[in-house]
Amino acid sequence: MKIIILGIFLFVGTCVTFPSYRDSIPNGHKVPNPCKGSSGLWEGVGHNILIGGGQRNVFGKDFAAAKMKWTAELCRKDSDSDGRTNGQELGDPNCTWTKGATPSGSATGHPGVCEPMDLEACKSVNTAIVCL
Ligand SMILES: [Ca+2]
Repeated sequence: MKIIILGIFLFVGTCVTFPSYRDSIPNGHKVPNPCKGSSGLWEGVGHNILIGGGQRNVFGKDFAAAKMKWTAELCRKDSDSDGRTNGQELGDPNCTWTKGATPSGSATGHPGVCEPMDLEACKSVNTAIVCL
């Protein structure tokens, strides 16, 4: 049953995610999955579920407010309140990245998920995050 549900999520996710948005942030295709016991990548960076679609997470809301662009303000913001800026989490600590360029570093965290997820202060931020 779990596999069938996952399959449905993957199918729906393929239909409703917007991969081009991932090109608009540094390391948008390489954001690590912060869920405990998970490895791999979080494809729907601006969403509460890994495959994207549905409600936006805190970073997705900030990205939308920035008109789906990587701005210095969005880069310097700590959308998920975990003490690291979006730029630090996505490998652009100096906020110099431009679309199409190679980021100065690797993505080391998720800008829309407060990490570590089991930290008490993060639990109230991550209430809508879905770990499969
Ligand atoms: Ca952060």
